[in-house]
Amino acid sequence: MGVQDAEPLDVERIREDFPILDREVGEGTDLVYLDNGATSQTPESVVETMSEYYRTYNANVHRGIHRLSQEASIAYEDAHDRVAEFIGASGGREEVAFTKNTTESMNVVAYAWGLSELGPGDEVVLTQMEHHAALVTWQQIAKKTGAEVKFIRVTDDGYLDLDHARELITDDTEMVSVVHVSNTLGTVNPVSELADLAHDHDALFFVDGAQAVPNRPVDVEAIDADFYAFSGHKMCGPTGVGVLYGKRHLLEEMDPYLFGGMMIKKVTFEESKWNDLPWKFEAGTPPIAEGIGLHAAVDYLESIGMDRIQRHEERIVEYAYDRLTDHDDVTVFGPPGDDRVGLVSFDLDGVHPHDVSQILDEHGVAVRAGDHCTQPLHDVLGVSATTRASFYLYNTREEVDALVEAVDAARELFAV
Ligand code: C6P
Repeated sequence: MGVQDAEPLDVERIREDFPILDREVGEGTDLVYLDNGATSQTPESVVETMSEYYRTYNANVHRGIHRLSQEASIAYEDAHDRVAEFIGASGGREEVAFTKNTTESMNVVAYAWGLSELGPGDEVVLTQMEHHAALVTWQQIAKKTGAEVKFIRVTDDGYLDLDHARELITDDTEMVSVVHVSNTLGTVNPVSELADLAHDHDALFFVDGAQAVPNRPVDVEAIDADFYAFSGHKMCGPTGVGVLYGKRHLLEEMDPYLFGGMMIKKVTFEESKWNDLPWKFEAGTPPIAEGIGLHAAVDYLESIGMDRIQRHEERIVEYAYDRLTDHDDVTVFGPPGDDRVGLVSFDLDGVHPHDVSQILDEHGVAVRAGDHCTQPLHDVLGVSATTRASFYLYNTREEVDALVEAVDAARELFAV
């Protein structure tokens, strides 16, 4: 059974897991939360799991031999195994380090691998649709090492130009770093194909999965990603915890990025020996409650089914795309409505996105306006900012209608 056949979600039931969705954001104005690409809401089971940690076994991990520390350590370590299983990493916890967020995961690899492996003549290939998390990071590492960064073009309809990718990825390429799902265009990139291209030239392949893991089944081994990064707070989990998956042999070969306590096995005044994976990449006290909360988020998402969540978003976004583009003065950037993830970044002719989002806010509709941390992509699109509505498992068609009505109100208000 494919994603197309996935059973529809019982959204009304799911909404009961998220009490925040019932709140008002003004006198008699219901919240319509369409800013999930920035941060998703948190189900009760995750809040409860984290509260239980603080209420009953709050302690530091890996250190104490007392009961609370043992319980916290087991729960924290188990969370790594659960996340590994969720993304198809057969090496378990050793291939999954917890970080602060996707950005930090990117920096770990850029600094730990990039600084020592890159030099003049080497190339890092990104795409024009990269988030600043990848773009700025590799740009800085390239400056420090003398390597060059190249960008795979985005076509007019929001896809990657794969002919250009084949041209750019050569034997000089050491790293190909690609966003799995664009947070601005909603494009789903052909990551397996790009992994093959990178590996054909002995380059490593890094996937930024911040917008993919929350809404579709992801199997890092099927993709053949060398590294894969994502954040807890976009997938029903807490802020403050992110994930770096790496193939075991690569993580073993890499030096740590941050140094200090917990990441060492033996220290003398002259030398230090690194801890086992993944702790070697988790210096200092890690995000314990957050890691345990992420475990609960994964349990929650899987209890619903990632294929069902993907299909739900596809249905919602197709409806939103059709309704918004009913009007000639709305431009939705990226692929057509039936080939994108659950987000739409759009321009309402003659009205600045900040004004649009303010009117939407007055109608209770929470969206994001700006460059979504993809300024160079916005240069390619020829706009400085867009308004973005991003959907998740608890959003309804009625909420899309509320969005469209609020856009109508903005149109009327600013009509010249
Ligand atoms: N995008 C958005 O509103 P952090 O902030 O480290 O958790 O995630 C960074 C990040 C990396 N890659 C992609 C594709 C992303 O979408 C994000 C976060 C948010 O689109 C905040 S800019």
